[in-house]
Amino acid sequence: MKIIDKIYVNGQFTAPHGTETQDLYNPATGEKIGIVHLGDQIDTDQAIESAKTAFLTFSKSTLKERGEILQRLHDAILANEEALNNAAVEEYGSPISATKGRTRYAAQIFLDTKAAMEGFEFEKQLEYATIVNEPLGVIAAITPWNADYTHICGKLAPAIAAGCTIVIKPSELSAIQTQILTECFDQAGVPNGVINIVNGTGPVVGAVMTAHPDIAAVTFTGSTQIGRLIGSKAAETMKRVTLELGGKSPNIILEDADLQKAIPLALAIGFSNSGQACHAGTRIIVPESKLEEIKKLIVENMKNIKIGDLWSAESYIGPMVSQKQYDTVQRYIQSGWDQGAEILVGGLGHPEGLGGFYAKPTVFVNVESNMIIAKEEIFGPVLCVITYKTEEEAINIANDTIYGLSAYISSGNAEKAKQIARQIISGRVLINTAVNRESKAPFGGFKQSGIGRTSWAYGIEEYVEPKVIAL
Ligand code: TXE
Repeated sequence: MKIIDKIYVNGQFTAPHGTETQDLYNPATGEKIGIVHLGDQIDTDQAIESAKTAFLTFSKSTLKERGEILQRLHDAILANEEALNNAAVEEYGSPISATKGRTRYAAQIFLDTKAAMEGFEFEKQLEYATIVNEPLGVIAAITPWNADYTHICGKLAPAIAAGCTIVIKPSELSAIQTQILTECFDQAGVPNGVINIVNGTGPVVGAVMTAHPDIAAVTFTGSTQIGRLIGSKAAETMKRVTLELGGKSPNIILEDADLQKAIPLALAIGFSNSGQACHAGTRIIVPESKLEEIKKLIVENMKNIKIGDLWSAESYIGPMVSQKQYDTVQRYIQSGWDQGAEILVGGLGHPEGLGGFYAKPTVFVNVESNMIIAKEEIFGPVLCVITYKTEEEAINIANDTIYGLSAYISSGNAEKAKQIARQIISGRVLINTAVNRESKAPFGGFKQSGIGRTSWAYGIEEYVEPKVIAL
């Protein structure tokens, strides 16, 4: 049983003032594996005060000093790689191969940000004035449970690069992973007060951070619903916000796509992170003329998507993070059925031989764009196949959503796919691939998928304020 009874304030692990606790579970079995002690308003205020004091000095640090810190943070994560991997498998239910990739990525964020910082224009000399990009102040970061430590690192690295200090409220469901990550930060020798971490609930710690006058910006990843709340609250004190919210990403399979490649790719994209990914391609938009062939290929290829043993390198899908998330997925599957969609694979309940919070990977066909399962972010392994007759219709279906985070296209003609990509309202469009290998690209959403961008120099820009000094 893991007891997480410390928060991290001003470079010290201290017992929180708050008296509430929350149980932690292993999603693969449903067993209780730990308890986290939650911080309260006093803890949050103290963390903000510590970050505010540290900002006075850290905002004047040199790029060389910040670069060294980013390097040490990278090194510390790699030094604790195994512990982080084990915790993510046990607490989050993420299969080991995905977990390993994510931990490496979390470490790499610091090196990428260091490189971006070294090329960043912190100062620009014009004819009559100097423009100085100054660090914004104390940043509040609020993160979700899905891949929590990559979200934390993605918010922390640009804050350090910009010369800001930070208070982080991780998800209540990721306390064990966050504890190890915090130890990494501590080992990296970051000046006291630059990084503060307060475990706690959204309505308590998150709400205090969002309203606090000493917070300059809130960077949040989570649901669109809470993003709206944070955005409106932050506006009261004119805080800047970066919101990375939900998605219902379309995946258009064009007539000329090689289906032998496009269908396994579509399943990999849709079931990425067990479906608990904001960028998962959950609406597969296919030519009506090829539906029967595509259905056959989906059924065949599902046999290669392994679910179960999280320690096996072959497993692709794990359980849902919590009983709540499992129940949500079940409700959506029921709703798809009730609204007349047809279950091609999967359905209600647990997969055979698996308990805990495992849900059946499910693919619906005969789906209409106005059905709930095609409109709302399910955040589980549930995919919808929607048919189109013309390319124009495919694009309209792809854009028929309140979201605009990610989109995918499979095609035999890259130029044509690029033209279609221009017409899709989305922060990114990936063609014939599940991953964007371009580390210098921004990440973020159009429409209700969010505000602002993370990654590379785009992330640093969110944390600086231009000042004009003119003669
Ligand atoms: O997210 P929440 P939950 C979506 C996904 C999922 C749904 C619910 O569809 O099913 O959201 O997940 C903190 N003030 N995504 O409940 O509630 C909270 O403590 C300040 C998409 O986990 O948005 C946690 O740290 N903070 C997604 C964080 O917000 C508050 C990732 C996210 O919680 C708060 C996760 C408040 N009033 C879920 N209330 C993505 N884009 O990847 C809660 N929080």
